[in-house]
Amino acid sequence: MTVAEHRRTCPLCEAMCGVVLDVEGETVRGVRGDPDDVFSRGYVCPKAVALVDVHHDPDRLRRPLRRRGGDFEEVGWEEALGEASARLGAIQRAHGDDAVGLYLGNPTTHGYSIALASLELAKALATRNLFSTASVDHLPHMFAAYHAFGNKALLPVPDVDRTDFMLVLGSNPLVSNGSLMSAPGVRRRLEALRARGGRLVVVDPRRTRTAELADEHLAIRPGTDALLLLALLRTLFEGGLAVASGRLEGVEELRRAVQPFAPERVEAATGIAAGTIRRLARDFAASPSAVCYGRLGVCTQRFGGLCCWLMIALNALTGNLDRVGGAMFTTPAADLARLARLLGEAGSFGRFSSRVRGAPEFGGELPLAVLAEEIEAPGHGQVRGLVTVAGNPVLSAPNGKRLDAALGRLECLVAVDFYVNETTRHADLILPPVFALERDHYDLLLNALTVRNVARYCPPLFEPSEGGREDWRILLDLAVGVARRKRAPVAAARAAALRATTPRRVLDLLLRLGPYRTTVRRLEREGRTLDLGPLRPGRLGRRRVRLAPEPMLAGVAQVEAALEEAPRDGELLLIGRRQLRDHNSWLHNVPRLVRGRDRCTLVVHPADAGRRGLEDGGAARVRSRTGTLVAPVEVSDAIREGVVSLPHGWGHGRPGTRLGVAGAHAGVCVNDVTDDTLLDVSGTSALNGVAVTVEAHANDTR
Ligand SMILES: Nc1nc2c(c(=O)[nH]1)N[C@H]1C(S)=C(S)[C@@H](COP(=O)(O)OP(=O)(O)OC[C@H]3O[C@@H](n4cnc5c(=O)[nH]c(N)nc54)[C@H](O)[C@@H]3O)O[C@H]1N2
Ligand SMILES: Nc1nc2c(c(=O)[nH]1)N[C@H]1C(S)=C(S)[C@@H](COP(=O)(O)OP(=O)(O)OC[C@H]3O[C@@H](n4cnc5c(=O)[nH]c(N)nc54)[C@H](O)[C@@H]3O)O[C@H]1N2
Ligand code: SF4
Ligand SMILES: [Mo]
Repeated sequence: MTVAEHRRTCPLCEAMCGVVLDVEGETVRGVRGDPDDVFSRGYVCPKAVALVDVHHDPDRLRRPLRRRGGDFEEVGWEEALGEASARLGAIQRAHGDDAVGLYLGNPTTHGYSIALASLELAKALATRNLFSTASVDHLPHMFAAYHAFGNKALLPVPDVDRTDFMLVLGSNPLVSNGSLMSAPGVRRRLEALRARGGRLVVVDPRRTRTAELADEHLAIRPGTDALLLLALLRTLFEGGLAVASGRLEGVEELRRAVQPFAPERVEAATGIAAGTIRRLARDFAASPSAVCYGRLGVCTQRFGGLCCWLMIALNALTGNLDRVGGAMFTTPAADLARLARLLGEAGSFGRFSSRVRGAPEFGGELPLAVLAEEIEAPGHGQVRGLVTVAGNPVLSAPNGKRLDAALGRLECLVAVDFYVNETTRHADLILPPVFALERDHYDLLLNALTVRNVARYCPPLFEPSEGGREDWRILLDLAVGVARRKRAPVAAARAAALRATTPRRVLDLLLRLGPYRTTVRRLEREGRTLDLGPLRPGRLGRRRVRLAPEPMLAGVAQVEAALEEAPRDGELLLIGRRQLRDHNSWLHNVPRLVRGRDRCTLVVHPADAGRRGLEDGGAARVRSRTGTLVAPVEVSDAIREGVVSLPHGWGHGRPGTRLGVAGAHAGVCVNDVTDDTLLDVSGTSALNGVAVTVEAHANDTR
């Protein structure tokens, strides 16, 4: 049989690399980077093989499953959807809309049709118990954007290809391939920045690959970035380096707020010398262009929301917001931020609160950290039914063990996913969609976060295999079904109207309304990534930028209290790390991505290891307020003293899962020791900087 080449976008992470797949009949033989892709120029990471291997994975579900006693049985689609709708609809009718929760996992943002259909399902369920990965990920950025720009979807992107100075806080794009910054081939871009005389400074408790590439690495104490940023801002004001343009509101309030944070005062807490902080502020301000960018390490920590706001302030006050080489805004072909504003969905905060602990909503969703208690605590509004879509919260939510137990108590769990994993093993019904190659693709959300404006539509490589259904259809069938069963005719009619059309038609409409007035057909004819040019300055238009929003100013007092904290005797701070061949929890069933030595290790500084009698290759017991785990030790001076690191997404091999390969490379789950009570101002979990004690464990885990 002849081998045909098929070109498309890799949908796995935010980098959106162009790939070439070698296809022989129904079999995909291989995958490689597409050298002709104008955006990624041949770059791919090792995970691209998952496009082939997940497609052919025998453990990937092709038919719906229904719980039968301790096991599952295959059922037809009509039966599965009918039963799911009936059971969820009955719960909502008897106990109110809030009695059914919804959790949207990470892949719901990696395809346009699943994104649109998930939103519609959320509308049909009309529950306050709406959760997503946002509150363990990027929510602090949206929170800051909402307060500063009045629109949670207006997220600034670092203009990495043109900047003269990039200050990176808590992100390792050389390994993560960039986030809220789609920039395939980050290494090439950062090397180009340095080659043109620019500077790269990385602030991270660990000497990461990105830090190794940088001109300067500042090994900060976890959770103290807000202090560093406040001191940088104070230095700007003090030195007359702050540019107060007419669009900036609240400059005086901000000036007052940063007063207590002289570099000398934050030196001990942050572990960064006052002289270094002053020099960094001056260099940043003096650079022809500069941008401060931060991700997980700076947003999923106790002052995450504050950090995201302070980064906006730093960019704005040095004249680097919305201008070339600074923090810029995209002009996507389908402009959701604009649409959100027109539809009055630019954001909200604190309109309602969670039932048990009173945590405020943001943008209509509650912190994932409250889901377990909302299932456990009886009373009106208790979560009795749950739908999970493309997520594995047992491994990804803080105190995942607690959630694991809570899921077992639900009256009904419906999972839209194609693996029986640590979460879906609790399901009453699993509704498996087809995988990426059997559906079309457009990066509706990620195109708003690219370092250049690009657009690409990819038709499916294969027709859905027999009996296979797309997320779009499953989610909308569920939306219509539940709405009908709970007797909500308006919601049912809405979802049915959407179901009557195709995602492609909705996308076409969005593209026609967008700034380039294009169509799906035109993009399809193009057949490759369309370059729509560099990011344009002036996208904020006449919009005012609020530099001193109330919830942020209130938070500054809490940060000041952190100045006085001293680490308790023997306590270490636990942080996370991403690794090149993982993608959160779900690619560990790909043999090519898990072979080699165990990489779910606890990285410990030699001095901390010495004090505790820990040896490289030995085992350590990690204890926190919420739990205990035992992990293999990796002694390394790449990590700051007083800090330990463990990757997330591991902890497989639990009874009832059907992940043969992953089960043999189980690892431990870091979220067994993270804390569901630690939230920042936006309701996001502090997954980094968790206080733990670490001791040698007698039984070797090798
Ligand atoms: N290979 C791979 N790529 C991925 C993923 C994956 O699992 N694997 N996941 C994808 C997803 S969902 C996302 S959201 C992105 C995330 O993308 P990134 O944020 O770039 O990824 P991380 O490796 O988590 O980087 C966080 C960094 O913050 C540091 N850090 C921890 N605590 C602190 C702190 O208090 N202060 C500072 N300054 N730094 C701190 C950590 O040491 C780490 O290097 O990656 C995406 N890409
Ligand atoms: N301690 C700690 N915890 C973390 C993080 C951390 O850095 N440290 N990172 C957080 C971040 S940034 C994120 S994004 C979350 C991720 O949290 P989750 O989204 O809950 O977890 P994933 O492992 O990404 O699970 C994705 C699921 O979607 C399924 N899936 C894949 N593609 C599709 C599809 O097309 N359709 C459907 N229906 N299902 C699909 C997979 O089988 C898998 O079960 O984890 C968070 N948790
Ligand atoms: S970096 Fe890897 S996973 Fe991400 S889009 Fe590119 S090939 Fe896919
Ligand atoms: Mo994420």
